[in-house]
Amino acid sequence: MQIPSLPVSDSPASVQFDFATGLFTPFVDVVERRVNDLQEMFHDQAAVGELLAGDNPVVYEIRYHPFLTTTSDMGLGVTRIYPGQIGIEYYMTKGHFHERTDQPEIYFCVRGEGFLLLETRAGDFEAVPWKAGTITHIPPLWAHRVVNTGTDLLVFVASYHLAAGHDYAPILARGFAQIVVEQEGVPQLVPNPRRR
Ligand code: PAN
Ligand code: ZN
Repeated sequence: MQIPSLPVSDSPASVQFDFATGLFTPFVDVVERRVNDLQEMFHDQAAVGELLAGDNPVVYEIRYHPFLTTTSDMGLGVTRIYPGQIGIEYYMTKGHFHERTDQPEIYFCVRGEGFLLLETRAGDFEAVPWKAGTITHIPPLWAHRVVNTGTDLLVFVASYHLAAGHDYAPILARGFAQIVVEQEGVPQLVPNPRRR
């Protein structure tokens, strides 16, 4: 998202969110992430190959609205993660650190169920069980990823400074300490095999 090209207004501004669909209007940008955008994140590469040979489904999509004033840069993002699995691993966001080390974020789960995974570069790890109504403050320095373990959409609202920046590389390289998989019909957190 190119901040300089977006409109700047010092007046209050609102969008309208629809709880039934997880959509809001107006939005300025939408980004879709399909299996081919996410393929190296998932543990079961044979299952990734099968999905890519098929219809390369959408895993999640994000709608953005930036609120830029002459002195501030607040971003609103609403992410809708579809229900699904690649092998036994549930659909999830890529996950990232913020580039700036002083930038937190608020995540508000408005629909669905799953986990918010959080990890620092020093290796502290937390998995927060998530359901509609859970609001989590993500402190600076904690990478964040959301996993949809339900049979319905998982929708969450994010609020952050656009200037925070996104650093995806460490997560793409190593993932989080644990992955979320279906075992005996229920979601389980297990150690990430890539960390062995
Ligand atoms: C969110 C995320 C969004 C998609 O707006 O960017 O949920 O997740 P990935 O960026 O990890 O693909 C946010 O955390 N912004 O900072
Ligand atoms: Zn973030």
